[in-house]
Amino acid sequence: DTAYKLVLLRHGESDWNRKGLFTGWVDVDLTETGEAEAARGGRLLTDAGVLPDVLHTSLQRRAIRTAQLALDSAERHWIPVRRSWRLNERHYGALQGKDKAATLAEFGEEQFMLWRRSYDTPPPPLADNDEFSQVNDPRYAGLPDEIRPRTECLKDVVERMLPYWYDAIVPDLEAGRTTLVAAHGNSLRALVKHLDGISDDDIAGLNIPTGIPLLYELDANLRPLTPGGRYLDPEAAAAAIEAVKNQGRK
Ligand code: DG2
Repeated sequence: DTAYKLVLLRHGESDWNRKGLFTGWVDVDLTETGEAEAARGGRLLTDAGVLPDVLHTSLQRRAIRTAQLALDSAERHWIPVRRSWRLNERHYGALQGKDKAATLAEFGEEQFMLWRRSYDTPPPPLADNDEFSQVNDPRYAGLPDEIRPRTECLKDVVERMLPYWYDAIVPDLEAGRTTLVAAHGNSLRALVKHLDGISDDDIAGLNIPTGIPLLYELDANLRPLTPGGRYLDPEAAAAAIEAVKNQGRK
């Protein structure tokens, strides 16, 4: 019974994670802390003997650079890579560029958590002329306008992510390749929801820490051998998950 090996990696701390701003599709870079987290993620892969054969990333710099730094430190910088907008972070709509703490103070706990963690309530759409809009970004020029998001809830992310999962990632797993997916807090929540069959309500309580590889071993039906997978540094993951949960609340 050979198990497929899938590694999920949220990017290291970004500039806007540090500043406490909603990011979504805005293409911010890593902080120095984020770079160090990424390199450490690669060392955790080496120590666990989990060496990726292929990489899938979003089209966003923080995930692309995290993967490169992690793979560099694991001596796997040379593996093939595919990238897709379908692994991008959830588009945060009109919240993109807004301060999380200020949004919580202005709209209150219930609305704040509805926007951050409800399965099917998207924030208001982002106007095309907003400074944080991506409508004119050349990397999305090939996307038909009607599927280019102006806001997304997690349900929207599940729906646009799953075709890439089945068409691009699953074939790599079925070919026996250890597969690294470098993406984002909410695009990885969407994938974990699918893998573990988490309900629409329960997914609200799941948070993904930055920079710590999460290993899933999957059976032939792509079901996790261990529900929830296994963080390669479980103690650091537990602390970092609390920090994500409490964002905007310092
Ligand atoms: C964060 C997630 O995305 O924020 O868009 O602000 O993973 O790309 O840093 P990431 C953002 P929360 O949904 O956890 O507030």
